[in-house]
Amino acid sequence: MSSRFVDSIMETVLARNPGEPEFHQAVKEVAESVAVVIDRHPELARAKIMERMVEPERQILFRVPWSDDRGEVHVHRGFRVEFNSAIGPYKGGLRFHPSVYLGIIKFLGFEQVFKNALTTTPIGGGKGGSDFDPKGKSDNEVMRFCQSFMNELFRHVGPDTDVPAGDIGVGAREIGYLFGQYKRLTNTFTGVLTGKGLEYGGSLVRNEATGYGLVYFVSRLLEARDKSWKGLKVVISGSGNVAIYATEKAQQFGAKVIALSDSSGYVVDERGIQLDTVKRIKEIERGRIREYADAHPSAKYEQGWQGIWSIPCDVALPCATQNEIDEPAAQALVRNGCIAVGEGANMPSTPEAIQVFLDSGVAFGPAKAANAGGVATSALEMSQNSMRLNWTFEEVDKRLQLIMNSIYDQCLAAAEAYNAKGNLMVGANIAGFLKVAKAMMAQGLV
Ligand code: NDP
Ligand code: 2IT
Repeated sequence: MSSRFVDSIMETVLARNPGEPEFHQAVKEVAESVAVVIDRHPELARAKIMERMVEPERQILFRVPWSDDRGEVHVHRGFRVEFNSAIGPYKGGLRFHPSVYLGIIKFLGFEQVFKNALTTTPIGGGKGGSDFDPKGKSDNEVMRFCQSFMNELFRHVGPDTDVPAGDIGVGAREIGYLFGQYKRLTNTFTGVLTGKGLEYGGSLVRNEATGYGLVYFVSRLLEARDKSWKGLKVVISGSGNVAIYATEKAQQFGAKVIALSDSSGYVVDERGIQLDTVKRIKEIERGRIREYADAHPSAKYEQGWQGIWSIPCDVALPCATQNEIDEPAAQALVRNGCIAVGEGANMPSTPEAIQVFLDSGVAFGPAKAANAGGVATSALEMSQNSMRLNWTFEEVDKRLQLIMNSIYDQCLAAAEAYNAKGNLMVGANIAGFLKVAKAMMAQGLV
């Protein structure tokens, strides 16, 4: 039954979504994990729950024209895939990156459904974005693009309908421009986006939340092996929002973060990364990680991002992008003594890489669970917006820690209940799936 279930799901998904390998990869992993649940619950099979889950409720594609500072016109494509609203309004980030096409947004939207279910907060799943590249653009160009993007998106989103946020290439600056345009078009001041500035409805800790949450989650992985962060050598890929705040929290816990990267290359600083320098280069100057080595003679820069996984470390936190750890990279990590991997990015390990980690007993924190702290804190931002109140940093951080602990416990329990003890990837998929499936069953055939 199990393999027939996976084959039948994949046959439909491949036929209906040709040329979208990332989406196929994301669906296959979940289908393989939940086949055992379907076996045990024939009512879910009869209701075609998984068949419904792999089909987004709504997909919006639109033209985004804008003109650059020289007056030249450019045309980009905008996406919003509203995947599943069984447990709350669609929720998920916007990605602005030249690699964005429908398959990327669908894989991210699909993963978001299960991740959001794990957070214990009432949010459905969606994702959006554009093939626009904010890199090298002026603030005015980014503003005009965001305004044009929102000129279409505003019809489809709303604080009780669909609440976007940031992802790759979308941070506080972009959220500000998008929010301003939404407010102007609708004449409403609502929590339609999260990751807002603190002056206009943002939540404390949201900026830090994905990276902090990742480190809280990995703390549990380490504790289960009688280890703590103290003195551990950590390699983190990326140098954006998630990577920076994972570095900050790991350092606060006594770890030594020795490497960071961007899509051009990586820096290694065996004395420990000086985070102030990274924040200046990345958050203020929007520069390249190579510049870190100019500021610190103790560091060396290597071209190309893949080599980062050949650096010996105790803990690896991939925080850049999908499929950044392949099988050889995973083997190198294991060979060099890595004991734990926590996925800050979405789907950063290929299926073959995950298998290497599971087979070799590396403690593995899967993305849907380990990076859920960002969207969970977005849900806390939505709560505060609804109440028109702001919690303190300590209050939000405490809630984030409780949520990450709960996610870990849910994954552990679900894995154990379905004969996959200790496999948190399977546990995350099953726990997320069951919550959404139960809500869908209760709501009838919709
Ligand atoms: P940012 O745009 O802030 O940073 C992305 C970082 O990853 C940059 O250093 C970027 O380098 C690097 N990167 C992007 N694409 C590639 C690539 N193809 N190869 C190598 N490096 C690359 O994004 P975030 O930090 O927000 O997002 C990072 C990851 O975390 C993504 O997978 C995202 O989906 C995931 N995530 C983000 C959350 C959030 O709250 N922001 C929540 C949960 C998950 P460069 O500057 O050269 O492009
Ligand atoms: O992948 C993710 O969870 C995010 N980019 C955050 C989404 C959100 O709505 O905060």
